[in-house]
Amino acid sequence: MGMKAVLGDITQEGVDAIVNAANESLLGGGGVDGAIHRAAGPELLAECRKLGGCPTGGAKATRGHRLGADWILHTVGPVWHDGSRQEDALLASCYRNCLKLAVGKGARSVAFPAISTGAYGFPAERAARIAHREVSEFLRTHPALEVRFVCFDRATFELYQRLLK
Ligand code: AR6
Repeated sequence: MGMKAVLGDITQEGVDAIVNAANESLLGGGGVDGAIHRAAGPELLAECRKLGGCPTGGAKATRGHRLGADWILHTVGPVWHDGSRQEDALLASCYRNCLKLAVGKGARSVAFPAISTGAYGFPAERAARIAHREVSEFLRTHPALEVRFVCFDRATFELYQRLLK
């Protein structure tokens, strides 16, 4: 199915699995994490409490609860420092782990936000290149999967549009 970029709110995407850019506690926060918890309802936090957190670069699944999606894949992106603290490799690991988890859950479509590029300060273009590279690589062995990059602002959307050309 391949990849596409869309502009909008990830909680409104009609996909099997939505990726959340969470923190290591998995107990909610601001940004896309806050929006997902608000849309999914309090049952999501109750389920997250049982997960025991998640290391940076990892991913854990919950049900979608009141969201349209069946699954929420919670991943923890790296906090950007200066690029010397494995930020690139950890971000790549987030994308790969979410894609593996999505396939493991039987999801046929998955939506990603621009992980780490908000509160965590990862440079947007550098992050988009990593996201695009990791998803392209994964789709070579899983060509039936549909991946959407959900961009919350026009600048991010245009970045992805260029990479996808
Ligand atoms: N739909 C799609 N993208 C969104 C939405 C939305 N509803 N809301 C924000 N974005 P951020 P991070 C974009 O800060 O940098 C949280 O407090 C946003 O414009 O949500 O990984 C967590 O609990 C940006 O492009 O995540 C962590 O503590 C992208 O999503 C921390 O923030 C990521 O921004 C994680 O920081």
